[in-house]
Amino acid sequence: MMDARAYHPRSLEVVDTTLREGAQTSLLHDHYCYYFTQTDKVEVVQALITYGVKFIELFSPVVSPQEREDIVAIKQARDVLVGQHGYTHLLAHVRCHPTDIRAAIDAGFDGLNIFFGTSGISQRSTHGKDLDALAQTARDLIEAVRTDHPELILRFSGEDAFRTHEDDLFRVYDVITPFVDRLGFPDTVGVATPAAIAQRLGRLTKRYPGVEFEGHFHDDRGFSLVNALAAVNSGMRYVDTTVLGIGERSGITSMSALLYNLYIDRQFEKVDGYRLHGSYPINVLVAAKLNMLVPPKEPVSLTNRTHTAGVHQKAVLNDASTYEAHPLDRFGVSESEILLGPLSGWNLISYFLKEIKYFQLDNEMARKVTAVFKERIYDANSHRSPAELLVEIAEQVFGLERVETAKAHQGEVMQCLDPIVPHRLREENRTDRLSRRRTDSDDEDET
Ligand code: HCA
Ligand code: CU
Repeated sequence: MMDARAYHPRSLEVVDTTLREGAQTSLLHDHYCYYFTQTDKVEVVQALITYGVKFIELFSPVVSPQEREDIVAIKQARDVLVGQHGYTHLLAHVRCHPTDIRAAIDAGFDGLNIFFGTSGISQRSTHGKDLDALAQTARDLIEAVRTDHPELILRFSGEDAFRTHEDDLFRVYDVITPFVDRLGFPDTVGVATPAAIAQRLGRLTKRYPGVEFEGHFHDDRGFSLVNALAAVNSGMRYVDTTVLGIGERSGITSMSALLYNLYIDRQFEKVDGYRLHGSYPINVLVAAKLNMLVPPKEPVSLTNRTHTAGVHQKAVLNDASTYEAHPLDRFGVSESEILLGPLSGWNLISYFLKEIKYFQLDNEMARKVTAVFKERIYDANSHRSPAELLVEIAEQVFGLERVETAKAHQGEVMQCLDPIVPHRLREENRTDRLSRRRTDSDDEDET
């Protein structure tokens, strides 16, 4: 049996919970997927391990027979990658309950992420038990696991820690801390602020020196990222994240968003050991499994390298850094996109017709075509894209001719390379979406 506790943690350890917290996202239902298949799970785990994640949280095997089978497949996939990428620990998310704990140990997990509700609301509505009695039962159970399985990583979380009075949290943690490796204090309903996190972490660190802390921040107020950053900046080593931040309700901290921001803030030791170039591909992988594009609010997204306003497009064609301030390249978003549409100016239209569609035209003609395009663009719809409309105008209104190209290359947008992971949905629109390439268009103003 691997001694999971012998691992020397890095400055920041993300605890990925895409297949536990993430599997609770309503997006699976919105897009008619309902659950991650075993293949989905294995591929996500392989991608996370390759990315450099050392802790992956899964459901407890008691959740369903399918879950139990999936854990076996995931474990096999993990074992295959140990030689190449080192050891990644699989942690079971378990209620503080003997059956859950027994099943997780029998399934061969490296550690247990144990939790129970500590807030007044939890006590009243979920378990209805007195906190001291509950703490004592949990203590006995966890102490027995510690004695019988000294090699297991044990973490205990007081669920809804930010709506739990600090004295109550201390009452529970005081009796449990001697038997665990780390303490979680989840913001289960997304009420915490960066200041509250720094304050609470400070008090907990003082009371329990030598114990590691694990954060888990829900996004109900849109604070899951800033809260995680505040926690890391206040010395928290373990942070729960999911790919794209998916999770119950509006989810938790997005893994790539956290690492991206730490990198931007030049906290390089924190991102050490993570293959940052894989950030966008892993986002695309999980988005594809949810039947969607990488969400527009995800910082590591193609959206953040996509330009629609004419002025922006012209500038970006010359120098992308005019409207791209962050190192998205380093995080695997290796291309910019420029969308042809009602806001495009003649520079882009000239670029598209010449460079992508091989029409012969000069700047004066490009301006004329643009004038007609701007009149007719409002006819574009799901059946006729702006690109199709523009080609129609070039051919039918102006009789423009194309430069001869080899048959094999006709109709291809050569420079629009998809990311490593194929993206089903984006494929459909690829001729509308132009990758950036330097243009020889002059410096005249955009209209
Ligand atoms: C939930 C539980 C949890 C647990 C976090 C933890 C939360 O789904 O309700 O174990 O630290 O947000 O409290 O995800
Ligand atoms: Cu949660």
